[in-house]
Amino acid sequence: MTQALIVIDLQTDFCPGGRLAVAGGDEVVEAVNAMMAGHDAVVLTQDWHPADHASFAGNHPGAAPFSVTQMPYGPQVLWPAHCVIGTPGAAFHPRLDVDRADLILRKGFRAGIDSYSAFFENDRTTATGLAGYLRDRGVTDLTFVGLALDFCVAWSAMDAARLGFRARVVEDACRAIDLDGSLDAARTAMRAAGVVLA
Ligand code: VGL
Ligand code: ZN
Repeated sequence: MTQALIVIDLQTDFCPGGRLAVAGGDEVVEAVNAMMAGHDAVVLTQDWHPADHASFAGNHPGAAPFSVTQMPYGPQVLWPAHCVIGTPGAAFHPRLDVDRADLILRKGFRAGIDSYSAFFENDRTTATGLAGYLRDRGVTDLTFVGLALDFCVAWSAMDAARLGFRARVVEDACRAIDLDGSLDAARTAMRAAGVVLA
């Protein structure tokens, strides 16, 4: 059994004061750092969008942030612009122990498609390459922490379970956006997908 800690999007823009702040997002940093020592591998994901990204409400004239639009691949929440490539908001939280990471995986870098999951973009077919990386290293067990529990953490953990990894989410080391009941829905969906909520 080889265990990896997958730290999802623990970036400045998702923490208080950021452009898509998740309440209490910065509170999990120390817990996440402490968990790194107990894992064979540590992967950090980084939401990484070009300024013209299709998930930004500002790129859809007249659209309100947090409204839902139809994309070629299905419904898509329109977010305030966040984690724009090269901006301070896209950087990891300054207290996150980045040095301990074996791999930093960037996602959401194609203008026309969002990527909540660390494994597949939102068309559900374009792979990020993370599954191959983990399998090549012999990793079998994945623990997910970070932001946001009801979007990128949940989508990543469910994909992991579908791909045959043992997938666990440590909720204390996550914070949620909770948009229109999205947290309850994500918990139900994760359990149904075989994700262990710890
Ligand atoms: C996320 C919305 C947009 C996340 C990323 O990390 O959960 N949510 N981009
Ligand atoms: Zn994003």
